[in-house]
Amino acid sequence: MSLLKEKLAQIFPPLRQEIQAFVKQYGDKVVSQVTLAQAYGGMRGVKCLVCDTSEVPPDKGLIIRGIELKYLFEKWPEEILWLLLTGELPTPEELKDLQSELRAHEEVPDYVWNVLDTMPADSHPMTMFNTAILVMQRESVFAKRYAQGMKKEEYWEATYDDLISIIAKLPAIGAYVYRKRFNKGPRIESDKNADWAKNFVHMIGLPDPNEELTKLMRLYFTLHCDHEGGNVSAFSAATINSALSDLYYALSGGLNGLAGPLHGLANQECLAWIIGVVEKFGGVPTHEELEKYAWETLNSGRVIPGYGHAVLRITDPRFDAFLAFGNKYFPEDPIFKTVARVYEVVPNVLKQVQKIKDPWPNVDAASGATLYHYGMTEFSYYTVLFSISRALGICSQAVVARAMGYPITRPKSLTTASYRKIVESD
Ligand code: HAX
Repeated sequence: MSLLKEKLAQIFPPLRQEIQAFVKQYGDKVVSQVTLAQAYGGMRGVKCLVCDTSEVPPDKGLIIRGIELKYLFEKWPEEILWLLLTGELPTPEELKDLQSELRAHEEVPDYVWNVLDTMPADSHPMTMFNTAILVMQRESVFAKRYAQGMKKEEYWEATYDDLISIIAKLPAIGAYVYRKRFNKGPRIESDKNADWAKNFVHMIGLPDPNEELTKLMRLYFTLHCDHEGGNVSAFSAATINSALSDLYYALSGGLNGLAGPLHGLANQECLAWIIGVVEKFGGVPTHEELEKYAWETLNSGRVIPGYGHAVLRITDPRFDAFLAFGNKYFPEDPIFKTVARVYEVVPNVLKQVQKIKDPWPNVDAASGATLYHYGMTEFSYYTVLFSISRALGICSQAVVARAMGYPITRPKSLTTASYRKIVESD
């Protein structure tokens, strides 16, 4: 058994008992109330979900297992996976063991390449990526063992096996989607000696002479890994998982939500907006030009992509991390300079629009500019990178949910007529 699985086998049973006792003792306590506006407003702010891998306080941003993201910028994605699952960072020996476990499962079945090869040439990269995950569902250990009558206490182990198998394969699948979709040449075989992110960079085949792109991808995969349980992709995946659908179903379903322009697709839209600005003004625009352009965007009824958030009320620490990376490695890049200048102008514009609750940049406002600098200029691919990373959190949440024995998700809906009766009878 791997060190990570061994550790989880020690952690989970007492934690499950602790949570059961907690709910038994305080089960009747009211933790949230729901207004009519919240029922019609995407359940914003309703506290009714549990996610122990991470949380997002509006004034701090992402905290993974009690550690603020700003203290994790230097960590590698494999370390973050360990942290998400166990609540601790791995020792060097534990990290090595997890990396070997992933390497042992990285071989992608041939039929996945065949399916990707037969998809229409203009398929969206997210459709290709999610199709590849879904088509591998026949590999699910959970589905097989469930059919054989596995005990409920073992559900998490089988889900863990699916997690390792999926996470191990995502860099190769993501890299092939890039090469196939954008005609970059044949598939590149994995580098057995590289870490998870470095291997991805190797397999996409972009030049990386100083390993800066590798550094960027380690950062990118760390920053996007998780964002508590209520965002569209995490919530959708958790709901699917709660039906005891296996992780292949749950992850691909959740990532279909990430493909929406108000969620993960915003990073493709954001860079398109920035490049539109640079093209329109023939270079890095002045503050005045940017302010005018921002108002034009708003007045034409469009959003300024990369700005605003459903939960955050500060500059997203993930944006800070990308800004720091760009300032360190390519401060003079015109696209990057424009991103930095937008940050100086747009919050003040958005603050003047009363309905906008968060005028600050989110993760998507800067990530695309960093990728673009290293030659990854195909915007529509960016959400695949987000997905490779977010799979770490979604899959970890699923394993924890199985280990805690959480039931099927089933909130209650009412018709407008029923809500009318409730509110008008008061
Ligand atoms: N530009 C223009 N209008 C904006 C805006 C922006 N950047 N941010 C919010 N608004 C508008 C909303 O569209 C909404 O308008 P309507 O009432 O007319 O529909 C109003 O302000 C109130 O919105 P809110 O309460 O402040 O924000 P929401 O929780 O409803 O939405 C969003 C949060 C992230 C979807 C929103 O800020 C947005 O559309 N931003 C631009 C797209 C974007 O960057 N998305 C990525 C978010 C991060 C993420 O999930 N990545 O995966």
